[in-house]
Amino acid sequence: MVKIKSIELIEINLPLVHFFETSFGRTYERRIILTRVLDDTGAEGWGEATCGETPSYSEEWTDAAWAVIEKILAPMVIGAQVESAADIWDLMKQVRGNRMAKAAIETACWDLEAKKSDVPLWRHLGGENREIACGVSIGIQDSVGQLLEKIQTELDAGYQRIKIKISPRWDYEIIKKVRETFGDIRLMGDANSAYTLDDIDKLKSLDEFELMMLEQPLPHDDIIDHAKLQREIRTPVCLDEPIKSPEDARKAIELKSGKIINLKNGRVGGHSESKRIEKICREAGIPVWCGGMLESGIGRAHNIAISTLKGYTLPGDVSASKRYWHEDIIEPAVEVSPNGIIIAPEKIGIGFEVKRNLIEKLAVRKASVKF
Ligand code: OSB
Ligand code: MG
Repeated sequence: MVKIKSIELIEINLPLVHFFETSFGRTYERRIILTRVLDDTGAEGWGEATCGETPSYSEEWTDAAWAVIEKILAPMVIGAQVESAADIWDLMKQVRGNRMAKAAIETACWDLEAKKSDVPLWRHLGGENREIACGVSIGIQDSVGQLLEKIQTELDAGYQRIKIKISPRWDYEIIKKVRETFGDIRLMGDANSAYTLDDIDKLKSLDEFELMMLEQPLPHDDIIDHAKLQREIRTPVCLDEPIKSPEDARKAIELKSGKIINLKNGRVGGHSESKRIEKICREAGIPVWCGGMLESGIGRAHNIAISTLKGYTLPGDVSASKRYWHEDIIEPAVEVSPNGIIIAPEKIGIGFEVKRNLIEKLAVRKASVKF
């Protein structure tokens, strides 16, 4: 039984160790909303809204998500009694979209329930594989030299695959250089919707690099043109932005819009929806992997937990805390083994301690919604 008594929102500002640039812009500092849910017994759970600072990756962004959580979603969840955390999603059904905001509450309820059941969250979610294969996502740099240096660092750290962000100004020649320098490493590109079908010749030309996959080359809401593109190129297309629901996944698979899905917990609305999408993909023979949104330790811990489900068969974008933060807000920090693996923790719930004092120091605003 889950009955949430209060939901606390805390915004923290957290500067990145290194700026992160995608085809839609550069981020230096994250504005992250954390959620803390409490029930009658005093049990707690933590979640994170994974939206960006601007509505660029998706329509959701920090200030909008804050308002939706505080004014709309929290009141729908607080005081309602449901059988389990798996039913929290349904309480918010009347609200369209806003999946990252929903996930901030939904995932926190799963953490709370796992803690009350005295089990690690990953096991509570039905995970099987504690050893998660890790890759890294490397942003667009100021120079090719810097990119090559970064790739070397990550390969030395043991990461199993390298994803580089690409755009029409940072693609063919850059990938060529990476291949010349590092040979047949597991390499992929993510365009964050920087191309259209007019660029088909350019996209075809990337086939020569034998990329593991090409992530989201076409518009953020498209699954039709991606199907056309996939028929024209050998490189597997991986969908990110347009897959927000189990229905989206079903339709994209039916249309053959891509061969792989980057399954982001926030983008789809949390663990229940991730579980449903993982199942659809697994049954259709579509591999998934866990994407990232530059999460703090709390969102990262949730990503680790969901990555243990058996359909997550390819290395994800979930990597060590120190790649992002000088000091993470969880303890211990997330670490990756020299062979590029994160081991899901045995501790209950998200499996990491939340550093309350540090969060207090980083907090720039707070709100609390009570029954
Ligand atoms: O498209 O996967 C993406 C970060 C912010 C927004 C979108 C994306 C990303 C990443 C970074 O690729 C993944 C990570 O390291 O967290
Ligand atoms: Mg992406």
